Amino acid sequence: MRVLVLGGDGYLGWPTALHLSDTGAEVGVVDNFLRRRYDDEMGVDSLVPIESLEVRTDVWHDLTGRRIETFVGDLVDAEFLFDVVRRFRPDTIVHFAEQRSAPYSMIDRAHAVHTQHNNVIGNLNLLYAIAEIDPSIHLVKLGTMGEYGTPNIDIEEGWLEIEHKGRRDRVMFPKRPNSFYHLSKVHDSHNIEFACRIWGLRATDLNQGVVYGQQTPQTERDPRLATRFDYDAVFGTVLNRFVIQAVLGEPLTVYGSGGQTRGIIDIRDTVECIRLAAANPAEPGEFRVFNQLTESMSVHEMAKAVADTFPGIVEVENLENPRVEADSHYYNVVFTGLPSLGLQPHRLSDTLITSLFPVVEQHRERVNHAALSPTVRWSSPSNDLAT
Ligand code: NAD
Ligand code: USQ
Repeated sequence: MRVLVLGGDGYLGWPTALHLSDTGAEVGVVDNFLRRRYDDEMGVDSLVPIESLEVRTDVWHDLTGRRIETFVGDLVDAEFLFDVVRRFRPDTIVHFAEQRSAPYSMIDRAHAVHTQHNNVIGNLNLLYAIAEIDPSIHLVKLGTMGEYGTPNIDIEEGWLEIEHKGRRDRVMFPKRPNSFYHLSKVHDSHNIEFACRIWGLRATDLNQGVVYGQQTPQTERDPRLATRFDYDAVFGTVLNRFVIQAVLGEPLTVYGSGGQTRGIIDIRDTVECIRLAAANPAEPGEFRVFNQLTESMSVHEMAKAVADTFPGIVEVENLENPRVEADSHYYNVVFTGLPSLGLQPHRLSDTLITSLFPVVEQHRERVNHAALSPTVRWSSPSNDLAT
C-alpha cells in the first residue's frame, strides 16, 4: 500500500505515518508546518518537545530502515498538491491537514475566514487532484463528531433513513455544529459526498471524537519520535488539559455544569482506525462514514475520572462556559463500522490516565500557566478590521 498522509507533522498525522510505515506501507508525508506557526502566534508550545520533520524521519529510518518521504507545502496551493499526488502515486490519501481548533476559529473574523479557507479550499483542491490524477485513490478524511452537534435523536453513522409524508429516502445525517471550525468539516463532508456521487470517487469520512493520550508503540521507541501534546485553552483538548492541570495541582477547568457529552478516543485507537479504514477501502462512488470514538462521556465524568486518581488533592472548578453549547442534552451515538473491521478499543481507565502523568511530570517546567485559562468567547463576535 502507498499512503500519503496530509498533515503528517501534526499531533495525529505523525503517529499515524509511523503506525502505517511500521505495518509495511510505503508512506509519504505532506505538511506546511502551519501548526508550528500557530504556536508562535499564540505564544505557546507543545508540552513535549518535538523535533523537526526532517529529524523525525531520519530517526525512524535509523531505527527501522524504513523511509518516509516528505513534501513541504500547502494544500491550498493546487499546483503543489497536484504535483505531489502525481509524483507519489498513492493508492490511499489520509487527510489530517486542517486548522483543527474550535476556539481558534472563533477568535475573530480573520481566524474564522482563515479556518474555512484553509480547510475547505485545501480539501476541494484535493478532490480535484484525485479526480484528475487517479480517481481510484481512496480518500480517508478526518471529520469530527462535532459536525452532528447534539441532536435530540440517536446519531447514526453519517446517513439517516427517513420517512416523510409517506415516502422514504436515505439522506446525509443533519448537521448542527458549534463552531466555524466544526462547520468547515461539515462543508468538507458535503463536498466529498458530492465528488463521490458525481465523479465516482471513493471516500471514508471519519467523524472522530476528542482524542486523548500522547504515546503510541512507535513514538515510544525514541524521544525524538514524540508527537506534540497541547494543553493551552485554544489547542489543548479536554482530557489532555485535565491531566496536565491535575499534575500541576491546578483546578480542572470544567466549562459550565460539565453536562456536555462527547465521544472520546485514545490516540492508539486513532492510528489503528486509520489503518483499518485504509486496509478496507470504500467502493468506487461510495461516501462511507464511520463514527470514530470508543466511548461517550460527559465533561463532568472526564474531570471526575482524572480527579479520582488524585483523591482529595485535585479540585474541579466550574467556570462560566466561554462557548455556546448545550450542557444538558441527549447523546447516543452509533459506532459499529470500525469495530466491525476489527478495532479492539482501549477504554479510559485510571491506568491510562496515570500513564500520562510521567510524560507531564517530565516536562512540567515548560507549562505556560497563563495559557491554561480560556479567553475566546463565542457569544461576542469580534471584528479584527479597523473601523
Ligand atoms: P494538528 O494541527 O496537530 O495537525 C494538523 C497538521 O496539518 C499540522 O501539522 C498542520 O501544519 C498541517 N496543515 C494544516 N493545514 C495545512 C495545509 N493547508 N497544508 C499543509 N498542511 C497543513 O491537528 P491534529 O490534532 O493532529 O488533528 C488532525 C485532524 O484530525 C484534523 O483534521 C482534525 O480536525 C481531526 N480531529 C482531531 C481531533 C483531536 O482531538 N485532535 C479529534 C477529531 C478530529
Ligand atoms: N471543555 C471544558 N474544559 C476545558 C476544555 C474543554 O469543559 O478545559 C469542554 C468544551 O466546552 C467542550 C468539550 O470539553 O464541550 C470538548 O472540548 P475540546 O476542546 O476538547 O474539543 P473540541 O473543541 O470539540 O475540539 C476537539 C479537537 C477538534 C475535534 C473535536 C472532536 O480540537 O479538532 O474535531 O475535538 S469533537 O468534539 O467530537 O467534535
